[in-house]
Amino acid sequence: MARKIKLKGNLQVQVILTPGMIPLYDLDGKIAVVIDILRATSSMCVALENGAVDIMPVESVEEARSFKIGKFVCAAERDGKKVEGFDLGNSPFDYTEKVVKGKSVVMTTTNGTQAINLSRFAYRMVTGAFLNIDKLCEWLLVQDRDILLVCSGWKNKFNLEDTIFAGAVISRIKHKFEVNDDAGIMAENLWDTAKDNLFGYVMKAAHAQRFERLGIERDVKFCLQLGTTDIIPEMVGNYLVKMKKF
Ligand code: 3SL
Repeated sequence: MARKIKLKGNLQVQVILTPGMIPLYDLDGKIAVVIDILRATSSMCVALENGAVDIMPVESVEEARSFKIGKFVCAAERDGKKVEGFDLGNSPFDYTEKVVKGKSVVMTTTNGTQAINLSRFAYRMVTGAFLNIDKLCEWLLVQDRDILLVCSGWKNKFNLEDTIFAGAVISRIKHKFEVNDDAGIMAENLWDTAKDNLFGYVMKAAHAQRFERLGIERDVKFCLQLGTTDIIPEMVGNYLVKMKKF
């Protein structure tokens, strides 16, 4: 199929396959959607849904540790595991109402919080997950800015699950936003291949297999549910907060 040529003034959606590629893109004036399906951006939706006031994503375990004295709930994950001494890891099941309601959460994860910190200078930065895909796409469709879908990947390498999600978003917004990069085309093709058996397909992913080894396959199932929440986490200053109604 022939590709559409970009016409002056058309809005675009592009996919950044790994955080290491963010410097290749101009974030200025664009909307960045940071994606870490397994599991950071899924858990963020759950935390805000269950009443967390806000989430401060930080890069290092040391920085997260420095918030431990005070009123924060502190979460740290490295290599899929909760870091010793922290209140929470990165499982969506950790962020129960009992634990997070009315609290500020400080969070550091292997990839997701790094991608967020690298994307925060976009015009607006939100996070995306299958859990909030319906509301996220509804919101994207009323925006008049170019969109960057930023995959968190794994340690700066490509991953399947974030790219599949980027493709799912593209399939829903491409009637308004032009796709003219190969990463976007590939992402949509991946989504088309995976969508009828999302769990089966994502279980091929290296990270899902890591979870299988850690015995936390139920997290994968949970994170692959579509449209279970209307929450769109948005970066405001140093915090991710629930986006107000739009
Ligand atoms: O890297 C991340 O941000 C995490 O989501 C990885 S994990 O799902 O906690 O293993």
